[in-house]
Amino acid sequence: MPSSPRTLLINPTVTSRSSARFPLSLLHLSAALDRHGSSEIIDGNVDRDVVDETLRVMQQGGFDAVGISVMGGPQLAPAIDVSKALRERFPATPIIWGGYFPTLYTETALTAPYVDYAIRGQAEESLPELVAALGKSPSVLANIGGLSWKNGDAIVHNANRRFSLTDDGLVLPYDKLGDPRRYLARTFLGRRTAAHQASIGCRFRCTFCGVAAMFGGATQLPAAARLERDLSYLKYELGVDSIQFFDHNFFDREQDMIPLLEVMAKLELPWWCYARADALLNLSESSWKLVRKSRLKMAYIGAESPSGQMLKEIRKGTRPDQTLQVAELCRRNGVIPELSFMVAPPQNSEEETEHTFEFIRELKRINPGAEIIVYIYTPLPDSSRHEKDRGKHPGMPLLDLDGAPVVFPQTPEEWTQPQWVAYACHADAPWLTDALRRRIHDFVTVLRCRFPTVQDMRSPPWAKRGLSAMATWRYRYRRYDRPWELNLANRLVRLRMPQVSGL
Ligand code: B12
Repeated sequence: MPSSPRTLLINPTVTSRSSARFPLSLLHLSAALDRHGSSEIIDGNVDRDVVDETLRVMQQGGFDAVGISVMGGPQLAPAIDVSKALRERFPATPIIWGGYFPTLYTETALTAPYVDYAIRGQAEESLPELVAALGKSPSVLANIGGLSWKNGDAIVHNANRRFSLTDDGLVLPYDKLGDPRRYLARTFLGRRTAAHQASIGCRFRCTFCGVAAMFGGATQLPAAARLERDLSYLKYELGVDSIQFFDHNFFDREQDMIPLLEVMAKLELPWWCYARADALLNLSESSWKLVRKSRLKMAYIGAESPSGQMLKEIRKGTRPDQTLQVAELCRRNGVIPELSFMVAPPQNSEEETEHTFEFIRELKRINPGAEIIVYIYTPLPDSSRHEKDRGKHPGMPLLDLDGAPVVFPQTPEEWTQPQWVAYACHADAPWLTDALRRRIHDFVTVLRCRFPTVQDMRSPPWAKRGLSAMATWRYRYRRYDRPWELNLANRLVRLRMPQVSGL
C-alpha cells in the first residue's frame, strides 16, 4: 500500500435528486481519509448512474480501495450492483462496506463475495487505519477496532471501537461534492435548507432502533464553538437559510444543551431535529425562550405507541401521557411536533393499531398542527442489536401468519426482496393480514388528506384544501375504509410522504 492511499467513497442512490442532502457520512470519512491520503466521493443521489460513474472514475486509475455506504432497505440493491460491477472489472480492488447495514448485519454482508471488509459503527478512525493496512499481514488488520474481515474461510470480528466526536478545527470538505449549493433544498423551513449533524449517538437503548444498535446508548455533544463555526460557514459562505439536523437525538440534558441553544438563538436559522418528549418536557422556561428565539420549527418525536406497557417493553423510556403533554407544550411554543408511531406490533396487532388510531385523534384534538407518521412495527433481529443488548429483553418470538417463526435473510440479495425492503422501511411485516394492511393504509390516506403536511411544498394550497375538505366526513365519522375518492384525488395531487423522502 502506498504511503498516501487513495480511496473512492460511494453513496449508492437511495432517494430522488430533489431529496438529496449532503452525504454526511462520506464527507466525514473523506475528511478523515485526507489526513493521511486522499479520497473522492460519488453520490448516487446526484450522479444517478452510480455504476457507470464509478467505473468511469475507477478507469482513471489510482484507487487503492473503495468504500461503500449501505443502509438497509432501498439502498441495498444499488450497493450490490456497484459492488458486483467493481469486483468484475477491478477484481484486485478491496471493497469495504460501512454504515447501518453492515453494522447491524455484519455476517450477512460478509457472506457476499463482493464485500471484503465491513466496518461497524463510526469509521473516521477505522477506515483510514484499514486502507493503510491493506496488503499488510493479517496481524495488522486484527488490531483495527470495529473491523470485521475474512481470514481465509473465517469471519473475524475485531472489538468494537469507542465513539468519539473528533474536531480537527475544519468544516467538512463540502467542495468534494462539486458545487455544494446543489444540495440546498427548498423546504418548508426555507429556500436553502442544509442537512447537518452536530452531536452523535443517543443515550437511550430502545430495542427497535438502529441508532441504539449502532451506538449502544452512547452520545457525545459538540462544543458550542464548533457548532457556531460549522453553522456560520453554512450560513455565511454557502448562503444556507435553514437547517435540518440529522443528530440522532438533538435535545440531551438541559445544562449541556443551553450553550448549543444559545448558538442556535444567535444564528436564528429555522430548524428541524429529532427529539424526545421527556427532554422537551424537562426544559425550563428560559431554555424554551432560547428555543423560540432560535426558530425551531419542527421536532420529530418518536411517540411509538399509546400503550405504556409496549413503551416499557421496547425500552422507550417515555410514557403516553408525556406524548400528549408534549403535543400541547409544542403548540404553546410554536413548534410543530412530528410524532411517529409504530402500529401492528406482532402481538395484538389489530387492537393495538385501532388503539393507536384513537390516540392519534386525541393528539390531533390537542394540537391539530401536530404531524403524524405511521410506521409498521418491524423489530430488529436480536443478532443485529448492540452487543450489550443481545439476548436481553427478547420479547415474544416473531411469527408469520401461519404461526411459523420469522426467518431473517442471510444474504444481502435476500434483503433486496420486496417484502424485506418493506420490512426495513417499516412498511410491512410478515404477521400483517391483508385486512389490517389495508385498514392501516386507508387510515393513513384519510389522515394525511384531512391534515396535509406543511412539509409538502409541491401541491398547491387549493389542492390541499380540497383534499382536506373531501376527507372531513370520513375522518369525523371514522369511515376510513376504502377511501376511493381520496385515492383518486391523491393520484392527481401526489401529496408528499415525509416518511419516505425526509423533509
Ligand atoms: C439522511 C437519512 C436518510 C436519507 C438518505 C441518506 C443517504 N444515504 O443519502 C433518506 C431520507 C433518503 C433516508 C431514508 C431511509 N432511512 Co434513513 N436516515 C438518515 C439519517 C437521518 C441521517 C444519516 C446521516 O447522514 N448521518 C450522519 C452520518 C455522519 O452518520 P452515518 O450515516 O451513520 O455514517 C457513519 C457510520 O455509519 C459509518 N459509515 C457510513 N457510511 C459508511 C461507508 C463506509 C465505507 C464506512 C467504512 C463507514 C460508513 O461512518 C460514518 C461516519 O462515522 C439517519 C439517522 C441518523 N441520525 O443517523 C437515518 C437512518 C440511517 N435511516 C434509517 C432507515 C431505516 C431509513 C429507511 C430505509 C426507512 C425509513 N422508513 O426511514 C428510509 C428509506 C425510505 C424509502 N426510500 O422508502 C435508519 C437505519 C436503521 C436501520 N435499522 O437500518 C436510521 C438510523 C434512522 C432510524 N433511527 O431508524 N434516510
